[in-house]
Amino acid sequence: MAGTNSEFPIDVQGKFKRGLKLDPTNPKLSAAQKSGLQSNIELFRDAIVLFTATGAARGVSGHTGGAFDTVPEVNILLSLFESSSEYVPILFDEAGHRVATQYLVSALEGHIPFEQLLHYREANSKLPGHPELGLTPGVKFSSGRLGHVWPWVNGVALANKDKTVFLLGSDGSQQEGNDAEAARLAVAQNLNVKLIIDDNDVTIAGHPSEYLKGYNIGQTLAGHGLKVVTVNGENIEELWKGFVEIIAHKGPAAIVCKRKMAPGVAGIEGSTHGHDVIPVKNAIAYLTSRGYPESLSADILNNIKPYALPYLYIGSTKENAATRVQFGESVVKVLDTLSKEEAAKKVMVIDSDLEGSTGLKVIHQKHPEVFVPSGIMERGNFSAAAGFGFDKDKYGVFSTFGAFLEMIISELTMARLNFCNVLCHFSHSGVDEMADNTCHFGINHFFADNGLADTQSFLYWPADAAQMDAIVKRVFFDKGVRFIFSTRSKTPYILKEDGSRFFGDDYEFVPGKDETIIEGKAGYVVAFGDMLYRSWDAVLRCRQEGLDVGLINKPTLNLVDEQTIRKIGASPFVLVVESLNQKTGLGSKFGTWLLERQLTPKFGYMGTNKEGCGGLTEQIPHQGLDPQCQSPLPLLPHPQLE
Ligand SMILES: Cc1ncc(C[n+]2csc(CCOP(=O)(O)OP(=O)(O)O)c2C)c(N)n1
Repeated sequence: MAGTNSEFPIDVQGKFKRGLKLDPTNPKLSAAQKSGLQSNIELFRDAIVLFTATGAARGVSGHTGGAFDTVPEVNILLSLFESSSEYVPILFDEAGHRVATQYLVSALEGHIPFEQLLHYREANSKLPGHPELGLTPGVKFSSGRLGHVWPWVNGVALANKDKTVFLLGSDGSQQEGNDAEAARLAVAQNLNVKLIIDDNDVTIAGHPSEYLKGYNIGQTLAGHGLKVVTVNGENIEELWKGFVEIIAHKGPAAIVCKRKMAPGVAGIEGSTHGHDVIPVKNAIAYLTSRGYPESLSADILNNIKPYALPYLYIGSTKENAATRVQFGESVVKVLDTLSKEEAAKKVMVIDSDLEGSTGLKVIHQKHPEVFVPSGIMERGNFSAAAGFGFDKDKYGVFSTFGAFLEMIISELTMARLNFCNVLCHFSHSGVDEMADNTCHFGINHFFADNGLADTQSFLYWPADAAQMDAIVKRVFFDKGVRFIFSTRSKTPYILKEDGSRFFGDDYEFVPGKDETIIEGKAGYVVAFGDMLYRSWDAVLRCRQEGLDVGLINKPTLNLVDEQTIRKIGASPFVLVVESLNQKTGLGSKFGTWLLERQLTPKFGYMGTNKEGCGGLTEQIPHQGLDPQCQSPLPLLPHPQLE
């Protein structure tokens, strides 16, 4: 059998050595304990390489290196949990992307079959990119936003004062300000929280020792008052001694495990490539070097094909482009109009370890004079951008994933009260192609419109890369805080009825102005961003069926265009279609806007309404937001319109 119908070809269940009792008062491992642990470590690592590589093969990526790294401490913890009831027996992990560990342990504990692991990150496999409590049998907590777990684990320790709570940490997660607060509380309350931190000097965009000079986990935690032991994480005897020390210490303590990212894995060792998923060829080479026949992994991995939803949308081009990448290109164009000295004086672009994902990389390459590479510290980085833009002639640029907009809401209020100029780019907005799943959904963007009625905020979401270019060009040097959203997925270019580009060379973006893609007498669909081309397809199909539906693009999400709302409000129906949270998005406002103007068309709205299904192209249909989900008149039979 080949591909994912195979049996799991490594006998983890059979070979895993149970009953390796560890005595935390004895710093010396017996020969049997040492060899047992070593054998379990190798087994875990082989399994992780194999099944995470299925994510690479099916094109949904995944994270191999982090989970691979922490295997020694995970195995020590599993043995400790087996040895005594003094511990909360959960492998809490503040770096949720290392979810492969949780899934492997779930299989080992018999909650899911091992074969399921070969469907890692596949849509509807219940094995999404981060652990989600309640979704995957055997998964015991949710994690995925860095910096969010340690403070919460402090609470677990407060609720379990008679036990010790362990937390797997990472040099990425420890950069978050939340962890500093958590350290202070843990020390002040003398909590029995023990961290085992994988200090591999790799995150997504680079090496902390290079982009975050002065960052030292051991010194930081010791400074807060934790007991800190630093060990070579690849030396099992040293690591165990570290455990003995931190367990003996009454109160919060940490082991800082120094190791290379993905030690011993040719092709990804020590590199940022190890953060993401191991390429198939490296996985096959690794497993072959470990003594397995090449066919064991090759038969599976070479027979998995990426899945794409085949659908040809009408009203847009076959060609796709990433609006998130375009953001960076467009900023470069603006900066190109300034001298380097002028640019450096006027503009500061700060990254949060995601420059390759949010489109900032090209700014780093072409305009290093404005660029500040920074750590996984969204709140601090946003505020630094705001502080730079405190001078009325200076402009900060900040960017991260849309999900983390929720993190900077308070900082945003203070930036607004200080009249700061900040351009915020939140990529990976909405849910499209979000294999990282629910914790990475960027769906609460209206939270950014949190000023009072006497202040203006600007939330922009371009429908294609050409509109992104026009928006950046128009608003870059506007005053105040401005938000531009983009998706992880690529989007096609919107076409006019005559087949030319809607956002062509003669297009000029006007903030606050809605754009009529097509007039209609039967009613109007209002959409924006990645939902515009989908809605345009649905509207055109309705029109083919003889229903004269119109379509409005609303690139400025939060401002009412009086002319347009009066036009569409006087039509028989208005349907808002978006990939933002149905509870907090445009649809949740639009009904009020209509009623305030005594406009009472039939009104409906549809947006993201449930937790994700994993996978890539499956996320939008899963939310019922793709035109092909509905038939024969895709959008109209929505219950709220009846
Ligand atoms: C709050 C937050 N910001 C950003 C991210 C995106 N992100 C996921 S993993 C990662 C880097 C993590 O580095 P580390 O935790 O050291 O993991 P390793 O590279 O060792 O696997 C980043 C920036 C996130 N998940 N959460």
